[in-house]
Amino acid sequence: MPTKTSSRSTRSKGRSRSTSPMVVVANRLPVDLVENEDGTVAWRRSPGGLVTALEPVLRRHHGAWIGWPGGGSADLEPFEEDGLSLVPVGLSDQEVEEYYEGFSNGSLWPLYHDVIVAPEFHREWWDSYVTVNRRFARKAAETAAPGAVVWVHDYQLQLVPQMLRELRPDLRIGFFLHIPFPPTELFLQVPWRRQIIEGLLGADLVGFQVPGAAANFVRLVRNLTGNKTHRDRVTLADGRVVHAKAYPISIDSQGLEQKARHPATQARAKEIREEVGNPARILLGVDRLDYTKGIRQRLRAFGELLRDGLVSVDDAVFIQVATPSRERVEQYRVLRDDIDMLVGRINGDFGRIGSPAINYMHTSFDRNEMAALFLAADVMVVTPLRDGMNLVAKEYVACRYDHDGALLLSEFAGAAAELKQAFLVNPYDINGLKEALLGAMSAEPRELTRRMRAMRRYLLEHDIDRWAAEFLDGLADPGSHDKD
Ligand code: GDG
Repeated sequence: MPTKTSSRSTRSKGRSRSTSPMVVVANRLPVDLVENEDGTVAWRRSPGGLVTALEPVLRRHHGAWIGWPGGGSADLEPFEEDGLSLVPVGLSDQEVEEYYEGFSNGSLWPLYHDVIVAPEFHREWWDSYVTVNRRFARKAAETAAPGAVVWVHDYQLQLVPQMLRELRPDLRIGFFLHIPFPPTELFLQVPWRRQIIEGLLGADLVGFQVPGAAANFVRLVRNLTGNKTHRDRVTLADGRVVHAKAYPISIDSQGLEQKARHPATQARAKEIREEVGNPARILLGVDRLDYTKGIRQRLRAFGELLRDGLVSVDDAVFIQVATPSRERVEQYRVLRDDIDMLVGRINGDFGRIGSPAINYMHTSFDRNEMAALFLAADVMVVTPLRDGMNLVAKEYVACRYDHDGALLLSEFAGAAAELKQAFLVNPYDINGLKEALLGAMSAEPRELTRRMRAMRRYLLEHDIDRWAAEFLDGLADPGSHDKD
């Protein structure tokens, strides 16, 4: 649902160049360029955790955000939008295909997620990745004030730190990877592996979701570049030190709790329960429709529980929201067909008139509806085969202010390292998944409260503000936490 739109004519021109003391560089801007029916263009704020986290930091520091606004390649001028300084980077249709859908989402994404599907490597995709990374680096070099802090995000822009350092050695450069970083054996498949590692080493601080990812990176640096490493430190030939550490990302825990406590959200949650026939248990999955999320595995396990007669459509209803994602990439089209077929088969076999076993929605909802869904669900089913963090798991916990509800969570999500009181599962083990689903559905209220209370305590303290503050503190003085 559109959050907020404003016509381009009402926005003001951006600050002049080289004046921002803090710059965020990410593949996407926090606004999307949308075309109205009358042909005029407008900006729509995209919600999302990263925007919520970085917006206040950027405002405080009078910072700028560099990113692709979506759509065509029009070269737009920097502009101010709602107090944020935004610097668009245009991409041609061919670059969207080769840099974004190709190398980012057809090579790196599957490779970094345990090769759940086979990554493809094409030289034209790589060339386009280099070209686009250089464009982002140049924009950052033009935008940053002398000595500024530049924070680069995610797998689409791994070459930017080094390219930027060559242009502007005066900057402090941080990089954060939102997705997993693979073990050496997998990473070595990349034909341009050395360039990527050297790209990242342009940063002063390289942040990861979990310590294991930082360790994978340091090991690769040692093997591929021969640079000296000690714990989380890499010393380069010229004496510069790069730190690699874990900074697990989080959410606006309090903000979400407030949303969940709102009477309108509670009323909507009650309505959702009624709409699905007031079953004893509602199970919920919310994901981008992505092959890393383990949607197939969880639906299969639920289908088998119905087949085995351990669950019936009168006791339990599964709601699965699958937000459309990367629909032009072949593997995502195949996944969509697979899930459509699986849902159809399970509903055909076990559903009754007015009572399907699975309520499947291939669409996206606004944040209020999401909070109501989290409140309505007795069991939140989060079963990725590999996930950097998984914010949905954290969002569910933040909404359960009554200390009830069960979180079923894959061991292979970064969040499992923090939400230890979840019902942890190996999503590859379908029998284990079935047992965990039954366990979560039938757990005693006291046990659920004990688990939820502990997870909430952790999450209220470790929220998104703390994440951003810790990363930026680390970037300002990376050695401050060194033990020796
Ligand atoms: C990457 C990494 C890492 C989903 N459907 C709707 C909707 N969402 C929101 C969720 C959540 C976000 O999108 C998804 O975040 P996840 O963390 O679950 O997954 P990825 O998109 O794969 O994110 C991941 C993350 O980056 C951050 O570092 O945790 O590991 O893969 O906030 O609530 N939001 C709305 N409507 C929807 O239909 N409004």
